[in-house]
Amino acid sequence: MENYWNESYECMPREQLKELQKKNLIEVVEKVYERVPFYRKKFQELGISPVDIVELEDIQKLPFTTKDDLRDNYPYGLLAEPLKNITRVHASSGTTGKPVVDGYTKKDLNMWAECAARALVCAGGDSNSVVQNAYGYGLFTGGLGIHDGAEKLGASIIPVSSGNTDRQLMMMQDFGSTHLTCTPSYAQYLGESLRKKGLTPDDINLKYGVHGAEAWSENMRKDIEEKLGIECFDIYGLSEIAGPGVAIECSDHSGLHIWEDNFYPEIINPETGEVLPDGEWGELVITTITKEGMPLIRYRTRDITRLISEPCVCGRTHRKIDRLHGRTDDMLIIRGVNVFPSQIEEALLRAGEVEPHYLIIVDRKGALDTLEVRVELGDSLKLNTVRELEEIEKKIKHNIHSITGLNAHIVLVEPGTIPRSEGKAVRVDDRRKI
Ligand code: DLL
Repeated sequence: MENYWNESYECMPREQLKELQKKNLIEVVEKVYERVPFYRKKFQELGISPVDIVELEDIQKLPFTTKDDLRDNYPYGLLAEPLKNITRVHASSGTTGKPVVDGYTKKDLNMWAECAARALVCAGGDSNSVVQNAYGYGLFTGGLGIHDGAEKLGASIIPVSSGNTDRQLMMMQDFGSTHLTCTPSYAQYLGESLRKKGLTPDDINLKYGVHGAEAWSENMRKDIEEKLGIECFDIYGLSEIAGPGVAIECSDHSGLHIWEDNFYPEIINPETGEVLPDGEWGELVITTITKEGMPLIRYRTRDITRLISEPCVCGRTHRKIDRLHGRTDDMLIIRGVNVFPSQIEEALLRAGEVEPHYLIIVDRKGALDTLEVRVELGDSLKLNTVRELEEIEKKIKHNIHSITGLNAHIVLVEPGTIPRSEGKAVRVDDRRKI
């Protein structure tokens, strides 16, 4: 028997859901046209105004919003409410330049907490849950996003934030945490550290993990589930739209339900901007149809996924996005070949004998790109001969070649030598000065 947080919304018949989306879309378009000069100008350039938006499909007439638009309007240029109505500001650091800023009204925070509460219930949560929240608190949306959701749910929340691994493990043992919420790479590290302390999953009370904020593979899921003795759920969100809880897996683990009453998803061809039918892979575009503080129209997330519209066994009617394949901007172009870190990870894990801890180093010698992959050997592996090591290297090289078509230099390193992260893992070191 499936549990819901808000059954009438989560299981709303699709026709009714579409009517609600239409009403919300029309309202938000009117609002940004009235209040945000950036959008008014963009609409005018396209020769459209709110009267052109009558049906849901009319969304395709609207302009896209990009991360650069957010940076150009830093920090408050896209707010649709005066600052006095903004209750909280979040920001993501990004790798270059100024951060991307988002402002939430009280109602926005409530909507986001509702989405996060729905998400936690999808992940086995209820008022008896003890949520050890090891996402970072602060400008990053992970900590406070899960926190508000757990509070709304009525769970007991441990706001431990990220880091201090020994303390995390102690709390897990002493506080009876049922849920661990953190990035998948940190969950993996916690699992490893638990083992190193000579403890097993039987020494803790954890049952569920809620992991997101970075791409992770099925192999990583299996690894975390085994090391911590839990069932893991993939959770998605992004600072520009709302933090964790925009989408989440249900117990069927067949994609992440995106809460369509608040976030209207589309998939586009990232090159042409053309909208693709459900089921096709492309870039996820989201329109926030209920946000007040900083509503975004057709925001290009750069995340690559597809929409799954087949009915889900859990009874929720909101479509699912598939597990994220990576980002259009994580994509490395090595010797003209498009490569995602997730493909390298798959090649490594398929080879066995190695741990999912790796670093991809891309460099350029003369005019030629070089690809080196450093990967840790499995802890349990006792290798005696150079020959055995060479065999593993060969296997990995072969897998990378068959998945990407590239020749890589493989460097096997001792267990535990690739730096661990308490937040998002760093998988790529691109040293090319292009
Ligand atoms: O990472 C929000 C979040 C916090 C999500 C905690 C889930 C859990 P940003 O720092 O703005 O926000 O990064 C957003 O992270 O566009 C994706 O590329 C990536 N990402 C987020 N969740 C997933 C996921 C938070 N489940 C960016 N799988 C997004 C893969 C993810 N990538």
